[in-house]
Amino acid sequence: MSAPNKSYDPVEVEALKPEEIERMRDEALAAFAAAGDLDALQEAKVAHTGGTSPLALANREIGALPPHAKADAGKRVGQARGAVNKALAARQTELEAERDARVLVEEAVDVTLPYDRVPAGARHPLTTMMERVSDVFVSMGYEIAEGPEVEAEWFNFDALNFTPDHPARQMQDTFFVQGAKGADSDGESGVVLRTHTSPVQARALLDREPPVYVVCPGRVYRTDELDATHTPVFHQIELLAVDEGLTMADLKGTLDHMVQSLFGADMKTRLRPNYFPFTEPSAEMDMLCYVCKGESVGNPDRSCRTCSSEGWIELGGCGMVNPRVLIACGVDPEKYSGFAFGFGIERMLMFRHNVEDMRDMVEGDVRFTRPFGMEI
Ligand code: FA5
Repeated sequence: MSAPNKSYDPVEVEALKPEEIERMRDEALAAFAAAGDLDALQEAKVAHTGGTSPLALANREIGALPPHAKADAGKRVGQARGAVNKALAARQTELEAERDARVLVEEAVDVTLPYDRVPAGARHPLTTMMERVSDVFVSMGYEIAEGPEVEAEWFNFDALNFTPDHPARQMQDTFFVQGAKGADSDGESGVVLRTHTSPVQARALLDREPPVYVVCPGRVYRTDELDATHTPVFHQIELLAVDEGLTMADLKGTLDHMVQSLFGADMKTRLRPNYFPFTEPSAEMDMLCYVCKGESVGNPDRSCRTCSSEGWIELGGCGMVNPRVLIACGVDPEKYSGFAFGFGIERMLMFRHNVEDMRDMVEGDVRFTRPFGMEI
């Protein structure tokens, strides 16, 4: 700081001379303009507006001036500092805008670029469909039962009342793994790839004491050609209930409950007479078309692709367990009766999700599976 100003003249103080103040201001403005980025501007700010900057030091000199000269010098320094602060703020705004624009370009993500992360898988819709159907029965107190896919011919056919000359036992219908009992056999049971989930009925009855309530999902095999509506390896789900006093009414009520749980409260089923060796009486079960609810029948203005305007969709087979099956599995048919039904999961997936070709389900292409989502 200068010595006391004996002459009382502000221009006598070197730092407060107008040309000095102007030089300090211009140097500050030039330094701000030259700062190429925010770091450089920060340095210039400290140098030209900080506590030891020339203008700050000049400001301190004002205190040494006589009262009448203070206002003049104060105004000069104040104006210079005002101009410096304004220029600093303007340059700050300018450099921040430049930085933001640069960051937007440098950190932009091209979402169209190929990515190398391992894509998350999706469960096959056949699996989720099978679990969804099983859950309907598990929530009613049924137990899940499983059996082997390589099955004794006895369980697959004999225990289920298939006669030795039943056509299903022919090589052209069934994959035989070992021997074929059939009509000409020497009495030994062969080994087959199970052709349906019904052998699990026999296994469940042999394993448990009645009452028996089981649901049996699983993979089955037939010598069918792979085409739009058939596959040699497919999935079925089977239901078996054996208890005292069960009737066809219980079967019908259970079927209705199943389709209502899966397709909506206004759904129902119908039964048409059919034949299966292991149920008597037997029926083919249809469910109301869940899309048109039967309104397409005889109504050309309201045709329905899902049911081909028939109003009903064929689901599978069912019936009252044949007493011969109960006897073969050690259950007293005088005391117990039962009902069973079974249907194909692929077929249900086809009409529920408008899948037109069953081959899409077996080819393992994730483009088919992915749209069904990540349902667990
Ligand atoms: C049976 O397999 C009986 N076990 C069902 C049953 C269980 C009846 C309990 C009575 C009591 P069926 O042969 O009709 O029935 O086959 C049942 C379903 O399997 C068919 O409705 C069809 O949806 C499905 N299915 C049959 N063959 C194929 C195939 N090659 N590919 C895909 N699905 C098939």
